[in-house]
Amino acid sequence: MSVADTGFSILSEDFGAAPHRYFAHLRERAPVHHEPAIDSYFLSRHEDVKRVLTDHDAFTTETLQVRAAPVMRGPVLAQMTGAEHAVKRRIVVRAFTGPALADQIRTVQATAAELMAPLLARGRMDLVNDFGKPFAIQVTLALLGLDRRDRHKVSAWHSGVAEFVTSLTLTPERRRHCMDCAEQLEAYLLPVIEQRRRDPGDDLISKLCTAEFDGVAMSDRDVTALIINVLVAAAEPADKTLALLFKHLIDHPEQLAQVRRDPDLLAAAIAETLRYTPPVQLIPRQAEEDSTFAGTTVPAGATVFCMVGAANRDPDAFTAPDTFDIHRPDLGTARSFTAAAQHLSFGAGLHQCVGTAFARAEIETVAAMLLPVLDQVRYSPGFRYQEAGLYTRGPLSLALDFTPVH
Ligand code: 2IO
Repeated sequence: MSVADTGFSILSEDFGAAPHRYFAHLRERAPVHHEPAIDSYFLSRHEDVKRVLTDHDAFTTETLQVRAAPVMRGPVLAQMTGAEHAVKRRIVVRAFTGPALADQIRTVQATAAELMAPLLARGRMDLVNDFGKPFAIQVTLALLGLDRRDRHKVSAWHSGVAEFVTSLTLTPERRRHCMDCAEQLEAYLLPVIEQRRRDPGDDLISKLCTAEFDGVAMSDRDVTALIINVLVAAAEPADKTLALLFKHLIDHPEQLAQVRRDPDLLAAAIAETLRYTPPVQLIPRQAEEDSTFAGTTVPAGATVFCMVGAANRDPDAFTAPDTFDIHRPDLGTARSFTAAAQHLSFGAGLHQCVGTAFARAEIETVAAMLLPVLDQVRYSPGFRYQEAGLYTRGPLSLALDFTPVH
């Protein structure tokens, strides 16, 4: 069914205000929704999204050539295929698991402690703007080995790059702004890369600089693109996931009380937050051949958007999908952070998120630090909850009151 038939558009204000209200309609009535203004197809059923993400011959990541490469200043991991992809993915995965992950958890703890300290005595904080955003950027800078004093400019450039990657429509003026941010970020990174090639440390940039692929080291362009790739992928969803976790727990006080009593339940609460409200709502692919879904054919060459949020609430995949329930038997907490996940918030297939274990550890660590100090946590008087974003989506702010800590 098209916009002409229903008047429905994913680009409308109504959809943007509360996408989940339209998920059932899309899955049942328009599982292959075409959006003429951007000539793209939107798939909302779990089965169809899973098929697109795992049939790598029929659906490729070629779309990233226009959607990501211009601001990444080169190819991102998700664009690569074959042996090159396998080798570079392994390099990045190794930097986010095992002993490297243990170091990163200490960085997460130190960053969270430093940012929390001045907020606790006030008994009030905006979990997105006072804490989550600076936290996400500072943790990412630390794991890349970038100077924390550069956080304000890197954060501004990151916003421009992320805007480019996650916009469905972009005016020429915004596009210019995003490209400016990307070019300045690249100019900032090049001397850092030169320095790490001469004098490597144990940060991710050094690892990328010294890694060899078939006996050949990566070029400055390759390293730059992977740094910007990690910057966006690590920073952009982190504050959103943290704020969504607290929102859902505050909205479900009995589940909040259970998590407080048993912090081992945090992993389930994070997994259910990711299922219920994925911070990355859309995953683009290019159809390489005509493909039929539920009787509708998507033509070869078309851009296809996988609607992760809608797929995660498909009743064919989860029972009572519109209920937030950290105890749901079909969640499979341990599986939720692996290739066997039933939710699709980390994608699926060859390009499934490389930061999955890091993401879990990061959010689990910071939430375990916040929960005990946010005693009597509640929304601040007059706070109005608002989310934004069609591609990445999260709360604009989360104003919280709690018992001041002295
Ligand atoms: C950065 C969109 C936040 C990725 C992207 C160009 C590639 C890829 C994703 C995620 C999350 C970001 N796509 N991470 O969806 O690396």
